[in-house]
Amino acid sequence: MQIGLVGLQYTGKTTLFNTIAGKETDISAGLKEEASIEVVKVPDERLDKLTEIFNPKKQVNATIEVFDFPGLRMSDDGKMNITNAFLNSVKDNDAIFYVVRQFKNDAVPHPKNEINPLKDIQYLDEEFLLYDLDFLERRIEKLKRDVMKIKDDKLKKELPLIEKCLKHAEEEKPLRTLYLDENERKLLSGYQLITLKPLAIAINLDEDSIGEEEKIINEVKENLIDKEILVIPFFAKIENELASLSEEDRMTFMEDYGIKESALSKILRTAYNILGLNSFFTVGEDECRAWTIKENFTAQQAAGVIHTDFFNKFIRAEVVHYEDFIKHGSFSKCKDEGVWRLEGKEYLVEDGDIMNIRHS
Ligand SMILES: Nc1nc2c(ncn2[C@@H]2O[C@H](COP(=O)(O)OP(=O)(O)OP(=O)(O)O)[C@@H](O)[C@H]2O)c(=O)[nH]1
Ligand SMILES: [Mg+2]
Repeated sequence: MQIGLVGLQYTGKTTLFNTIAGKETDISAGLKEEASIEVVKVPDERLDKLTEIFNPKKQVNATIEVFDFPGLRMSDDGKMNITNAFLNSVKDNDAIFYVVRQFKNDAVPHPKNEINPLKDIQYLDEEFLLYDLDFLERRIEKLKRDVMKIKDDKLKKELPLIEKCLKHAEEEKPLRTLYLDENERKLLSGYQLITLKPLAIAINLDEDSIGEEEKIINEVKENLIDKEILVIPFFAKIENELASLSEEDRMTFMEDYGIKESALSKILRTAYNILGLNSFFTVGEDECRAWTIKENFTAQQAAGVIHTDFFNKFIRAEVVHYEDFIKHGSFSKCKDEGVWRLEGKEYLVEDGDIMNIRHS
């Protein structure tokens, strides 16, 4: 899974990215033309606890790829430099975070000379919508030509769907606000429409806004078309200054500041949420490991994430939920209590299940 941090210039994307990666920001890094990538370990207290209990040779956290995109800035001709190369690589992300700026810092000017998170969000939506519009228009032309030539049911179904999307986009509404059923989503999934991607908004706040996060977020949300959108506050500068400290010291400082949850935890928790992801665990002497799956995965599909052989030769899954395991302390106690189960391949895996796959 891959998430992208995008936004206008100087909103704190790289500071956030480095904080997530556990690095202090290298101010001298300068302007970049390409995105940086970091494979980030997904923190999970449940997995830490399982490692404490099983004492395995290693702990393997789930990982997620985070892309830090160069900010959109004004070119010499006074236009925003939004290139096709940029749009094409934004399109490759599974989910997008708009990083917008609420902090004031005269040393780093905003490209539009106005600190207004809402306007940043609207600007990004507009640009990405133009990209989608262009795609949809070209797609319709091609479909109309092809439908005449080729008798194909799929093409026939696609045309009204693309027309519906185009109509919505022409009303200047991002495609994520258009109702689409399961089948329609499937048909569109190959096209990587940017405004259809799962989206969250991260607002970079000044340290004197600590304690007012809720109010600021609500003000922004009130003015968005899409009320369901997740908006998360973070404090790039403070948190980055703490990045090189030990976990314990960092938590103490954050508590002193009144910051309840780290940016890393907020971003990844939100990513799992908007991408519809769950975790399940495998445990043992060799390793305790967290695996990432889609919310509606069956036991057999989950087994396939571990190994394709486990999918093909799946017999049953031994399942205990993490909470039950912690409550009772051992697998044998869980069996006595009736919370250890043998599940078939259609079983829908729950977030936090501990599983052992039986296969032939
Ligand atoms: N005061 C203040 N300054 C910040 C904050 N976040 C970032 N900055 C400063 O703003 C400048 C730009 O930060 P970056 O993290 O490089 O921003 P960016 O969004 O990656 O910038 P581009 O990649 O050029 O778009 C740096 O000098 C940061 O120190 C913040 O929360 N408060
Ligand atoms: Mg940057």
